[in-house]
Parts: sequence; C-alpha cells; structure tokens
Amino acid sequence: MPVYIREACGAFAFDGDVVDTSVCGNGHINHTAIVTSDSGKRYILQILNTDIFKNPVGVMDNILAVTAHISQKLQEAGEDIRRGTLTPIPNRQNPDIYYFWDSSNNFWRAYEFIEGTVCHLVVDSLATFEKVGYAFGDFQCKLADFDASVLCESIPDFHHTPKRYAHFEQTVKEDPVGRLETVVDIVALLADRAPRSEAITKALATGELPLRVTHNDTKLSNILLDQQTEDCVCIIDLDTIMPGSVLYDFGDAIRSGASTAAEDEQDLTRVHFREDMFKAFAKGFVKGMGQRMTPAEKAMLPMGAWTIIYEQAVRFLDDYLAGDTYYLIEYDTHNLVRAMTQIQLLLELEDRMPDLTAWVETL
Ligand code: ADP
Ligand code: GN1
Ligand code: MG
Repeated sequence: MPVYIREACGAFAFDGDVVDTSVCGNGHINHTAIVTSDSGKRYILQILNTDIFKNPVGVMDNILAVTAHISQKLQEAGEDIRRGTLTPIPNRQNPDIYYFWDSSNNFWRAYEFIEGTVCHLVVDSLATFEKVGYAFGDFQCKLADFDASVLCESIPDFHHTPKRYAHFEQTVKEDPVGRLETVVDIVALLADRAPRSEAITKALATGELPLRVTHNDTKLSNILLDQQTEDCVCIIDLDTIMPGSVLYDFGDAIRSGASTAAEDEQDLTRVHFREDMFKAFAKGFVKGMGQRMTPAEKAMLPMGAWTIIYEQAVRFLDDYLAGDTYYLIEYDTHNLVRAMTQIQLLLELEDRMPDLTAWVETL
C-alpha cells in the first residue's frame, strides 16, 4: 500500500481520526486496506486500479446509483441498509463526491467496513453455497427494474469471450516475454474450444438471451457471509456492474465456488469440479431469480459455467504470456498456475455437461 495512504486517510469523512491501517488482500485488482478511526469504527479504503478502470469517476457513479437502488429495496423490506449493501464514504472537503485523487494520482474510495462477516476463497458446505446462489439470484431481482441507461460500461466487452480469445491469440502471436514455448499444449487446448465459446455472445446478439444489469465478478470472495451463521450479508466489489448476461454471474460463481480448491492451487490433483456444489448453487440461484429467469437462461446455465471457466483460463494464460500486466501476482508462474486450475475444472465440467444440461430442466 503506497505511503499516500496517510493522505487518503485524511481525505474521507470518517467518523474520527484514523489510528490504525492494515492491508487486506485477496482481490487481484485493487489495493485494499482496513482503517480504524479513534471512534472505533472501521472502514475499507481502496485504491481503484485506474489502468484497468479508465473512468474511475464513472465507476463510482455506477456504484452510487446501484447501492442507492439496492438500499431502497432493502428499506422497503425492512432490512438493514448498512449491512445489505456497500455504503460509500464522502470526500471530507467535498461531500458531493465519493473519491479522492492523491498527490501521486492514485484514485481512492472508501466504504463502511461490514463487521462480523467473512469471505471465503473455497467453500465446502452445500447449504452455504445454496445460500450464496440465492443471494446472487436475488441480487438480479433487485436490479431487474434498475435503469441500465445510467450506467457507464466500466470495462468494455468485459465478458465478450470471443474478444477475450482474440486478444489472447494476439498475445500468443507476439509472445512478448518468451513464455510461449512452455505452454503450447494448453494454447492448443484453448484454441480447439474457441468456437464453442461464442454461444452466449451469439444468443445475446439474437435476443435469445436478455441483456440485464449484472454484477460480472461474482466470485466467492466477493460476497460477505455472516461469521456465525454463514448467511449471505452483502455482495461487494461492484466495480464491474454493467449490462450483461445472468449467465456471467452464474458462471463466475460456479467457477470459483464449485471447485475443491482455491483458484491458485498448485497441486492439480486437489482441483476438482464439484457437481453437487453446481447443483446446490443452481437451486439457490433459480429460486432467488424466481419468475424473472427465462427458459433460455435456465437451459444455458451449464453453458454459462463452461464459458466463464474457459474465459478465465484464457484471461489468466493471456496475462502470463503478456508478462503479468493485469492481475496482481505473488510469484512468477502465479497466472500460469491459475490458468491450469481453470483448465482442470473445464475438462471435468465437460464430462458432466450432458447430464447437467438435462438436470437444469428439472429445476
Ligand atoms: P478487489 O477488486 O481487489 O477484489 P474488493 O472490493 O473485492 O477488491 O475487496 C477486497 C477484499 O476486501 C474483499 O474480498 C473483502 O475481504 C474485503 N472487503 C471489501 N469491502 C468490504 C466491506 N465493505 N466490509 C468488509 N470487508 C470488505
Ligand atoms: C478479478 O477484483 P477481483 O479479484 O474480485 C477480475 C475478475 C476475475 C477474477 C479472477 C475487474 O476479480 O474478472 O474473474 O479476478 N476482476 C476484474 O480471480 O478484472
Ligand atoms: Mg474482489
């Protein structure tokens, strides 16, 4: 965390002065700290990655609009708005804005810290994962009447899998840091599957699948669970809320939560696709979305999982070949390790696709 954190601590309308800061790190994109004020209140203070989010003010406008909408729904249901959604903190000097540029041009924002919660990288309990499914399905419902035209596209073509693949192909062609030689087999494996990865974008283009306001980054560590009950408290990491397909949200949650191991497990014998977890999540998700889910969306749920796992393998391998310019890494082959876990999941899911495709129709 840069030294400018001191500057940032003074820039937000926290309740009191900051007396402690500690790094909180499991995201791959932003730099996150937990700060404590002398009133005892804690906050999340983050540097938004402006190499990735080119319009950070637009991202904050999206978040303010979405959290206001969700707050309204929570209020109508008599629920706690300070726990059920993120609460952005205004700038101390200018309370109309919810960010701060430091003197080194870092873009900061802050939220109230939601106490008494945990987030997991791996989850073992079917019951918990079904609840997570319900929460993400319900999130879709809450946003179903949100006016998408007010949103900026925070990362254009974020889940346009064919475009992700085209970018990857270009990196393979250029091989900028000379890493291609060691990964030719997996490049070929991904190339073989590229035509299949066009299913969702094609169905969106024909109108077979509806465009909705989706979260787009529904990995397990982006939902806070109650420490005691494991009930879902709050969906976080709202930077990528944009128009998209519900299959993206379903797929990313399956990618991260229906695995026996963390995304960066080095021992591939420990990485397996969990069909029981897929089913638990799908049950919750379909229930959470209720009547809003269309038959085409339901039929394509397994394809959503397949596509996002495939896309993530492409994205991690692309970044490995590009020299690790996008995701935060802890060691040289971190992105390669991540790509391999995704490929392992993909292959195991492929074996189960016919059965799962038949099974979702029973929901
Ligand atoms: P990134 O985009 O880098 O993934 P996130 O916004 O997901 O950043 O935040 C990173 C981590 O910080 C989360 O996984 C979670 O552990 C913690 N976190 C974020 N916001 C809150 C919050 N409001 N309350 C408690 N913990 C939070
Ligand atoms: C990033 O921000 P974080 O760590 O929750 C990425 C997701 C990937 C994920 C893989 C803006 O999510 O798209 O699926 O890493 N976010 C962005 O772990 O690219
Ligand atoms: Mg995150």
